[in-house]
Amino acid sequence: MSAQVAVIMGSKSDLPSLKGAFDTLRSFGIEFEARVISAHRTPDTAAEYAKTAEERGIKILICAAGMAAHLAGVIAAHTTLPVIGIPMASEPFSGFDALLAMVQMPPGIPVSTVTAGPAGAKNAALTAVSILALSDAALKEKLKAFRAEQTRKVEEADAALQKELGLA
Ligand code: RP5
Repeated sequence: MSAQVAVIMGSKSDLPSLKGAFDTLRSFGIEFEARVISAHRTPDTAAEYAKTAEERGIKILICAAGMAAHLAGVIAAHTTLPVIGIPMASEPFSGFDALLAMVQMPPGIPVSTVTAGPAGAKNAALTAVSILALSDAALKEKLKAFRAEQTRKVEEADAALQKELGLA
């Protein structure tokens, strides 16, 4: 099967923050493309990539960028596919700059923005999985199993806490 998800990062320096996204996509068996494309440093490639994504079979684009993070917005401007943005944390504003750049899209061109850092990367991938699961019953079952396992782990931690504190 060809890639259904595209993960684009504004710089190779963003890669370490995206580990959770790749791990999550792989754990659900989702094929993905991954590219370094910059809205500012390679603007023509960014536009071309977004314009041709759908014809290659891509269904969702995940865009990670830091600082004046225009990548997700520029990609969204050139496609009607869903775009999920992950703000990258960098100095001196720790990702708040990128968060505002991504989340403050003008009405008409949305970027669904998750939080910065590992939680954001993981949730971007899980959002992509849940969108794909709308038309994939087997994937939906995997997603439900993931949630059930997550619930089980929290319940297990709670039981351990009760024991540790002598409350059970
Ligand atoms: C953004 O600028 C990138 O997404 C990265 O987070 C930030 C810094 O890029 P480098 O200078 O490390 O290439 O476009």
